Amino acid sequence: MFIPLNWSKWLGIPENYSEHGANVDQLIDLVHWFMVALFVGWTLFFLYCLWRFRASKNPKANYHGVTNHVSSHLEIGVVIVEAVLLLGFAFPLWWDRTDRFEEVEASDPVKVRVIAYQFGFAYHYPGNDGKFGRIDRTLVSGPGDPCIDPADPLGRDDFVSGVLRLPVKRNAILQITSTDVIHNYSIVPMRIQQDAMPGKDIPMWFQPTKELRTYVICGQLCGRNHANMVGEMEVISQGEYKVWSRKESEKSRESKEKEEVAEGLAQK
Ligand SMILES: [Cu+2]
Repeated sequence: MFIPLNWSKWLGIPENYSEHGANVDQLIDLVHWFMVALFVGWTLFFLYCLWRFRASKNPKANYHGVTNHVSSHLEIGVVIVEAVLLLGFAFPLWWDRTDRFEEVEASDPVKVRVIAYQFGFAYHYPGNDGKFGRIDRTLVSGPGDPCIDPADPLGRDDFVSGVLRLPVKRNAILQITSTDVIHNYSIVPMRIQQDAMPGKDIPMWFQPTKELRTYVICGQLCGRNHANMVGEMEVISQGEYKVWSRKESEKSRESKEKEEVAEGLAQK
């Protein structure tokens, strides 16, 4: 077989690692089959026209053109196939992503805030209490600052990581934001992306199905270093994740306490 059945496997798209990704790949496959049909069909039509209206048999130009409705019928056929793709595949996939959000929120998901900046990503984890500290964007001190209000006790065990670590086979809700311009947080192996808008936390969710180490990239032209805006991501076992996040959370709380003691001493 010379024509690949699964285009998505032949287009250089990395292997899928998310629960919903197979549906995205199916849509990519269908669209490519449709494009193949259009390409072959219109090419044959074009060749037919070259032959049918060749100069040797048609020395005089015909100013009336085609009088039957074959091409209109073909166009209607194309519209019908496109409507089926949109209504039968694309919309249901989108509804599944949006309608299940409440269910996903109730499934004990991992929550992480993603702060995009020129030119990188920072990750804000809620820590051991599972709750993010209050966010006050007026406190922003530099690119990628999660803007956690130090006065909020819920933020004391929050921690910030330079790498996105997620446990395997558990839903993840990422809240995407930016501290400067509009970026786009894009994880190709998870078949998902979301624009990062300054001033907003926009959720996106997925479930990694296998452990992996990969890259995340910025999918929105955002400045002169956009092409180098790459981050690291690791999907690890649930046990490893628990140990890592607990340790990071404790470390963060201890360092905040130490800072406060030092500040207190300095004031005296
Ligand atoms: Cu960017």
